[in-house]
Amino acid sequence: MIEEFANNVDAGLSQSEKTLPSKYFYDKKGDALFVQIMKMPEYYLTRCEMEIFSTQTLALIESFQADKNVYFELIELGAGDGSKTRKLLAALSDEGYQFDYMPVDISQNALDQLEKSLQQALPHVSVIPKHGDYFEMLGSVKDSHHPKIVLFLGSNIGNMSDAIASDFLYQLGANLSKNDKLLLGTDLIKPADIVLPAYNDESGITRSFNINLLHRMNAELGANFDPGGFAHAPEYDENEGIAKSYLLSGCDQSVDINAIGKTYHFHAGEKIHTEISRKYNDEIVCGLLQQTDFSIAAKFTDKNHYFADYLLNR
Ligand code: AVI
Repeated sequence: MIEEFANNVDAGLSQSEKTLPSKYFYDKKGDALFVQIMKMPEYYLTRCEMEIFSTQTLALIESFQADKNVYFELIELGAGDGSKTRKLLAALSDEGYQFDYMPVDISQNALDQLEKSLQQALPHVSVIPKHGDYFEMLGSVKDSHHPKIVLFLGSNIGNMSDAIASDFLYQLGANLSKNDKLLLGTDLIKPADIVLPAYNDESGITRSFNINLLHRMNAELGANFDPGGFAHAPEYDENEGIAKSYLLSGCDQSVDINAIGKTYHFHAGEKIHTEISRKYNDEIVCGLLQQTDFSIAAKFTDKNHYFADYLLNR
């Protein structure tokens, strides 16, 4: 685990344009910071998707075309705190559907908390948590022959490049059967004055989330980053439709990383690219699906058309 972290960090920091993989945001502190980000007034994504789940719950369920007499698996990739899914779980259970809810997350901590809170809130819903990487989980999903509805919400797909996202959807489709469904949450392209503040909230929570990566390398890889020596610097290009987060070096500095046995140099103003958050429209989503077995069966948006959940049919 640490070796993989060290290898990924070395690979990213050895490039001429330095990068760090965003998946390392999510340690215990990062999970907690992300939960806080989702509550920030500027971070509209969660509220918009929550609106879709709250106001269109039955329409969403209808789009699944599930049979009340046939058991199915509801698999959520990257479940986090499951706050949106709760509405859906309650409605599915009230409507008499037979299903297991299988949240998949790379964070054991997030899964433990989710399982505990669901046991209290929805004791009738059967929850089978699965710990692991989405990609690792794709293979294990294939083993059962029950119908599947996969949820991939929150525009989590936006943290992948288009090439990786398209490959991911291809692989997901290859591990599902005909008529299985995927509900894909996507943040829609919109002006910078709405998107950029979502990645640069006034309270500085997103800044702490980004800087936490440095704290994590210090704690786990024996690095000596000075977290005060880097600034959180998000960018968003409306034409491209991609928000990008950077850590900006405030001065010329060198950092030793013991677990790698190397020293890395950062010049004043040099950026480490830490995350992309892609924004979508129908054309981009269709482009991602081109090589896959999925087609768009329905689209649900919030009243402002900021966010869309696409129901894809395999
Ligand atoms: C998890 N993911 C969809 C978030 C996003 O909007 O890209 C992660 C995030 N990064 C900064 N703020 C939120």
